[in-house]
Amino acid sequence: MKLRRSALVATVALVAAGALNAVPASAGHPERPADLSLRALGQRSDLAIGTAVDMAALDDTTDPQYRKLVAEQFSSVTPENVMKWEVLEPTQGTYNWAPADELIAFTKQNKQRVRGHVLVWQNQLPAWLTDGVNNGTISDDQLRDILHKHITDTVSHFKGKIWQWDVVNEAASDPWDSPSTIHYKGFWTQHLGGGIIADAFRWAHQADPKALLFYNDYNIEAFGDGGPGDKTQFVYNMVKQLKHDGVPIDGVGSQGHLGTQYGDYDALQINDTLNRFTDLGLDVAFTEVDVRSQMTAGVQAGDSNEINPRLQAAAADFSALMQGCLANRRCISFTVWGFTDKHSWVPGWFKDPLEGMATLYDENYQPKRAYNTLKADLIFAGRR
Ligand code: 9MR
Repeated sequence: MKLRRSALVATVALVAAGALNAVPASAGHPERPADLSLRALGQRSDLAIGTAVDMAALDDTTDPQYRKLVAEQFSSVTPENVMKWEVLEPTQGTYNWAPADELIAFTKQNKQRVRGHVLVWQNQLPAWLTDGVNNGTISDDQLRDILHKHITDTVSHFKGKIWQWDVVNEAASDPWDSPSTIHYKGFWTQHLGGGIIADAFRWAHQADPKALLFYNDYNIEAFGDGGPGDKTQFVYNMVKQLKHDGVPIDGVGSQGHLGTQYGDYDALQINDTLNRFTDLGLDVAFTEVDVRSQMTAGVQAGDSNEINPRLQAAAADFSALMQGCLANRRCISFTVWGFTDKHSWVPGWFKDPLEGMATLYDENYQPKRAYNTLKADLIFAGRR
């Protein structure tokens, strides 16, 4: 009796996974886990697997593979750029919701969740806003009202459609900044002070009380020495204080932009960091994972002696983040920042020396070792 019941449960689970992921059911053969998509495997552990989506690539009819893989492999998406302020409100008072709305419609069709990105960030702001502040036509009081309105309008427009919002992004400095003691950095806190962070969460919560509200940052995958130059400690102290003050913050997003040249972390360090955040009563998520490598002349010439160690090191880094996440029930999503080297921010950003190879699939949509390693991690974690 017991056996038959679990067989039924397994069949139902497979049918559901097959329906969502268009994996052909092979009659008479049990589906092999390795043939399932990332999203189907993540589902076994209640973990959403996400990707950032580049709208130009999604709309490119000459590149159907991009759209196909977004739908097939991922259960969550993050707009890479189209929910940023410069795109949403290029001229003051005139909103351009269309690209983001198009992505939301796509996710609805494909039964995916959405991470909203981003409400408060110092980059990709419209010129009318930064120019107005610089030339004194926008006062600090007006700036505060403008931010309040932006958050209210944006969160209200997408109300009910966003699972997690990145409310505040990258507000903490880095140890290489001056002064090296970690501090608030960037346009918003410079003009409006650190208190604007709590206000942003309150305003977002008012506009959509059901959305999960996140603080999101990079280089917070592991704690350092706990001293004044430890960025993870700074973010930890900040979110602890926000919780203590009753600010409606639900989670911390750890971006996870790693590089094979740094060595980086193991799964236990990663898990320990996540545990410390979740002990505060917060959820956690990896929000922008990629692992870049230096594109030496040898790599570019196709020398496998140089390429293979990079593919292996990248797989190990992806896996450390995934295993650390899987070992904490409150790690609710694992999002990669693009899934193919054909569309990745890395080579455009790191030019000297050139870096690349940062995603799960190569430029021809061939899955790399990192893709299989993530699947293996999910298979082991989801074993019943
Ligand atoms: O991937 C994004 C790229 O297309 C933009 O040009 C860039 C502008 O700053 O932002 C990139 O995304 C960033 C994200 O919004 C926040 N964390 C760092 C990401 C990579 O720079």
